[in-house]
Amino acid sequence: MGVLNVTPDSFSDGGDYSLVNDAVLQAKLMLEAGATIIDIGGESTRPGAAKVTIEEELARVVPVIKAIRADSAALISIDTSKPEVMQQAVNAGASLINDVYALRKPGALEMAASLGVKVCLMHMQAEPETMQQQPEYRQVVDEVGLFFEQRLQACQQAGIARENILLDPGFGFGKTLAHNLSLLAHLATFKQYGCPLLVGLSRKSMWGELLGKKVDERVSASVISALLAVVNGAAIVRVHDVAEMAEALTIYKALQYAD
Ligand code: 7PJ
Repeated sequence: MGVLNVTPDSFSDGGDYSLVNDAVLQAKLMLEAGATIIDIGGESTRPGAAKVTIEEELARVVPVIKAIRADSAALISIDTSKPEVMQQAVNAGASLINDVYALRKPGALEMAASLGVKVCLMHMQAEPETMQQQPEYRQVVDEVGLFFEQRLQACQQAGIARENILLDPGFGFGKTLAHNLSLLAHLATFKQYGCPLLVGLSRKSMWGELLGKKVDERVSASVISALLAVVNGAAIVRVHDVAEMAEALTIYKALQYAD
């Protein structure tokens, strides 16, 4: 899964047209590099990021989804917590809802159920603005597992089929480095729920803390940790560096077919 952020950065002042065009080009490059899913997000969930309105988020993501849908068979994922964005993204061609709030925002559960597409339920402690202030768990692996059980039950009651659900422990979302490492080490325990596991470890600040690397120096850490996650049971890895990840996965697959 390649990450496609459709959010203006401080270096770009080209307006919405170039934002959308750049995103479509970036998606093409990721697909050529081996991605099979493109995860499109119009609102940053980083700590301290500015909130965007529904209208702004739709204006960013819908044209990108339509453009990718028009010239590829890629699976399109919409990274959002807003029911209205879920609906219009699916209408435009998305078939996976990637929600860092795990459908806990008002109306999200009902919307995902009525759309009938796949959903990724991610664990997060607290809210993006405050989550890294003082993450605290008695036992992080158990507590994330309990959260999955509660959300799976809520989904079942809302009529979301179990085969449409993916689970994600949410690396970096209300977790210290020690919490993140515990979750990665014990990732395989989450296979007990029978849902594919998705992980996002790409360029995250945990690698800055462990290795002292700046964000643009975290490619090796991202690829190595994602490969370890796959060995430990992850079905989908959410990455920025698609070509490098594809190489690692090609090696891993080749070993599985070796005599
Ligand atoms: C994740 C995500 C993740 C899922 C982000 C970043 C922060 N969605 N969206 N899992 N992370 N499912 O990429 O650093 O870990 S945004």
